[in-house]
Amino acid sequence: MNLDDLMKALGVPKSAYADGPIPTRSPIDGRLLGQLRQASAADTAAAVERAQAAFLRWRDVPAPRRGKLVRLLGEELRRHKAELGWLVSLEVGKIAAEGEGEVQEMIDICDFAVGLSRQLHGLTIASERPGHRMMETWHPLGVVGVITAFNFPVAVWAWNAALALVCGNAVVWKPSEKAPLCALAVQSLFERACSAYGDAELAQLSQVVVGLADAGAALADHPRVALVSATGSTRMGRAIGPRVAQRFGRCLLELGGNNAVIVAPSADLDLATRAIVFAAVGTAGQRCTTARRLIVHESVYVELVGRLKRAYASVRVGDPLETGTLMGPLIDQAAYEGMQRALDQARSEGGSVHGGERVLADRHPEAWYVSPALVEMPAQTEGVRGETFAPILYVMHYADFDKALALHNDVPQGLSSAIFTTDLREAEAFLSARGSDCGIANVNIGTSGAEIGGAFGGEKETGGGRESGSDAWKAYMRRATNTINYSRELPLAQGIKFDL
Ligand code: UN1
Repeated sequence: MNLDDLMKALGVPKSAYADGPIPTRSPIDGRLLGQLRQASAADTAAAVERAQAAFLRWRDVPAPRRGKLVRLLGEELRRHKAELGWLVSLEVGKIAAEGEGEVQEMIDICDFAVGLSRQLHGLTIASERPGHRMMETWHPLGVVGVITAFNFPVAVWAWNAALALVCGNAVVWKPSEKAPLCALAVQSLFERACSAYGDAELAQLSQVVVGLADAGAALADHPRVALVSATGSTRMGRAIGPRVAQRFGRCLLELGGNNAVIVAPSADLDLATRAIVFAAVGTAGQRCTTARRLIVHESVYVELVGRLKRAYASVRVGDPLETGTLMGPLIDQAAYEGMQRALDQARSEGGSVHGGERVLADRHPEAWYVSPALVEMPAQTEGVRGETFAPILYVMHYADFDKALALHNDVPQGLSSAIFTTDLREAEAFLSARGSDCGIANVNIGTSGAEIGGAFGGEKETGGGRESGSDAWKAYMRRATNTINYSRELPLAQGIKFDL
């Protein structure tokens, strides 16, 4: 599919992506995709003001009717799933199935949010005072800033925006500078949904700010941005979090992961092998939830590592839009160099590296394809404790289950985790308070590929935020506690007497 035709089908005029000074390229082959303008801090502030004006109207619209707009957005996404999925692949190098899968996640969260639009309910609480009633009301926050990473260039916006919109907020989106076209396409589909809703003006509820870190910083600093939901590296979170905290704004951070899989003696190794390969190699190791560490019981170590080596050798690396490809390119040269540095460090720390070298350089000199790397480590070294956004799986072994758990938790990040076991005691211990310290803990499935119905996010350096399903919507609203006196008396709480 030709890019211009694709963008046309998605409703983005060429002038929006072809006339600016900053080139954007496809990681598939380095080809030029567009020339973008960059928003300044002042442009960002103007976008926030437009969003704020739209919010003032939107907060008065009953939530189930707000749900209708999100339903219409979901319909646009269903209609354009193939095109948008293709654009995701073109712009960030995901294989076609994963590009479309990402759009499916957007559709799923829209469905979820539509149902939610009739369920934004608070509690009624027993008052200690006679003739009184106490309750909670949930109100929208205002403008929600959304900062997203290249690896999920459309789905992460949707997790935030679908919830934020039904909750009555407006959204200002700063997409990754590596994936601006996806953002323009999503915005165009949102505009279509607003027209279908019968109020094209509502498109102001979503603002896209294509810019660099200073645009993100402007969102973090702007007093009107009630919540900043930021997905990306721990480094980015360290820059954004304190700025938002400084003005007592709210932050929802979804940062790095260093996700591990424990494979116990009783594990179903067929299942484990398939799950580990998808989790470690899928999206070329560039998911926050990618499996990066494998902690294997010594009794199954040789068998499992043998299976993984064979599976790794059969993973087809190449053009992500070709059928049969399982792993596309890394996002850019910097990602490749980061991967090589991590592998060098692993070697210097006593690791034995299988794979990880550059491939297809003759065919695509401007792109960065690698074979996935399996690295056998003597211990959980400094290198293993850091997150490298690349397909590197460090393998370690254990003899004692409690030591495996300790090793599992002994990293700064806390996003996703998994155990493969058929032993009920181990499975339950892994999920218990003394087990995995991550926001996501799975049994007999991998670390990645979470469903939207659960709350998504993690602990420690992962940032503590929760997005997507369950009651994550509460982060996008403010809670008011209301007490109503329907008596003719004025009893005070705690039985205090204060008679005039
Ligand atoms: C991310 O990598 O930022 O669980 C998100 C998964 C996806 C989301 C990953 N549903 O892999």
